[in-house]
Amino acid sequence: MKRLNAGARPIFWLVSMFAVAFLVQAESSDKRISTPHTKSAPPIRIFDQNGQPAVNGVPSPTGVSVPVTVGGGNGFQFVPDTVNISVGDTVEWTWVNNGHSVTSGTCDAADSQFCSPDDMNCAAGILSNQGTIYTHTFAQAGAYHYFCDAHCTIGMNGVVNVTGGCTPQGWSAGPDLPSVGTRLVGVYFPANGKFYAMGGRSSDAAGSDFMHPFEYDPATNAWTTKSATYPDNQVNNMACGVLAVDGTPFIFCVGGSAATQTTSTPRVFQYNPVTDSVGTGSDPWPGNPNNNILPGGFAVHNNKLYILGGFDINVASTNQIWEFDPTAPVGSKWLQRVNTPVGIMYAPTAAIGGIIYVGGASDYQGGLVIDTTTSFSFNPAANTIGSIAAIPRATGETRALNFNGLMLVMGGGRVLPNPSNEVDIYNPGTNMWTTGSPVPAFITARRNFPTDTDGTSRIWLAGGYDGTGVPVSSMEVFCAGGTPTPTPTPTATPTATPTATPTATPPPTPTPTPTGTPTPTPPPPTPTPTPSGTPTPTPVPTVPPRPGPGPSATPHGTPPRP
Ligand SMILES: [Cu+2]
Repeated sequence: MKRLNAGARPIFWLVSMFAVAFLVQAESSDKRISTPHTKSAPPIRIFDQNGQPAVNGVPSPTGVSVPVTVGGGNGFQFVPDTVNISVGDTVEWTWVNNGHSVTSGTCDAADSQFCSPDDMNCAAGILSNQGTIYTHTFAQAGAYHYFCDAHCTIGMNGVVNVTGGCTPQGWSAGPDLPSVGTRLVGVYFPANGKFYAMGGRSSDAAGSDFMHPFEYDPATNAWTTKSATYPDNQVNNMACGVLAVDGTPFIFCVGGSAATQTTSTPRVFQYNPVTDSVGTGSDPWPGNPNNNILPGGFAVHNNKLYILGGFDINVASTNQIWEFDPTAPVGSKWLQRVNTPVGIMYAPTAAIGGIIYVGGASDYQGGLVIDTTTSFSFNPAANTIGSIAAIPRATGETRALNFNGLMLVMGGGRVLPNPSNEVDIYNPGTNMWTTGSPVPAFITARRNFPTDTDGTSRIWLAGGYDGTGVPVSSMEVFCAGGTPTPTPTPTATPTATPTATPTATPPPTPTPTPTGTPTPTPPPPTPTPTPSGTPTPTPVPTVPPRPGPGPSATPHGTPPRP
């Protein structure tokens, strides 16, 4: 190879620089066609409507799949270029010739929401060839523009219009409950898409118990007081959930007490929202044989209602777990399971992936209802207790919700600084607690309020006691609208600490770790100040009043009113 002499070098560099300038010019006008670029882009994750990582080639189980050809028409078009679908539907793009991409965003401005072939490194504009199939399920309403990275300047663009879901994004005020109210149970009823507030009362005075269900319809954004009447007035602090019998879903409710009473019922009733009728069940809850115990935490899994712990009214928390199967023969609908590791009451509880999690719980100490950080898991199939990271904030007297596979612990608690509006988020896959995303704190701090979720995009809450201990009627609605929000990715294996239970304690079941997708580091848990163990200095009753013969000691002050 002949070396350039000294005099030729300046000319070489001049030509070289001109050539580079020309190539850059060519690149920006003709588009890159051959190799994928490696522009850095933030890693993205695409989640389907169930909060699971979207898997290419697997259409949504509930939504429709709409086909689009890539390179159809004149060879440089998406056909059709406009698709109108609903939340949960899937678009399936099929390449009919070579050298195209599906890249979300507007021409040459990838927004990295989705892209062929695998939702990774969208800004690179990776081109695929004939026979390629790429699918994406749209979990949120919106207009999603996309383009072919090689041919958008000659009109190879498309849009997917997704309707449904909800607006506005985040927390917003809903219409007030028909009454101020507290100690109701919130139940989302999937069969009609409505939210029910079951039982409860309008004040702490005798006779204030609600006798009819309240129904909230997201479509009309309005509450209705239903006609059906509860079988009795012991409807505060019930355990409720949706269970099906012979294919018909009902809202089953167990237990409860009446305002001012220190007794409780073990009865079971079921409410049919479609026919607006109440029926009484056969098998009373064996966890309350003496009419003195209220249900603790509760959750539904596999068409069974689980009640964890309870409140022996003004005596102590309890630790039994009971399983209710509405389809079992009369006389055998209840099955007692392993005990909870400690007594829990009014405990935020949620079923996720076959495991029931408890994050926080009330306890009864020194004659007072207090908040704790008690946290653990229960495996209904194995009938075992597991350890999980403790919630970083003591709370109780509230609910936990399964929202896209995350447990949300919704405010609650009564010991200062509670009640709270904080939403503590537990990821079973990482065994970590966070706050903020995907569901930030709601607006008005409260406890003992009805709340539930559709599981994927909406959360409803209403009523409860506010920070001054007064029942309120305000409602708040959360909507996961707008663009898909990546949630923390399950990566770490849950660290399970053996408990003192003599039987072997299995670790929490890890959620499946998806492969083939980029893995952002989950945000670190946000520790929040934990209230000191000192309850608020309210009057302490001495001997708890119990039903029975004989004079009872006169309590000093007011005992908790369950
Ligand atoms: Cu193209």
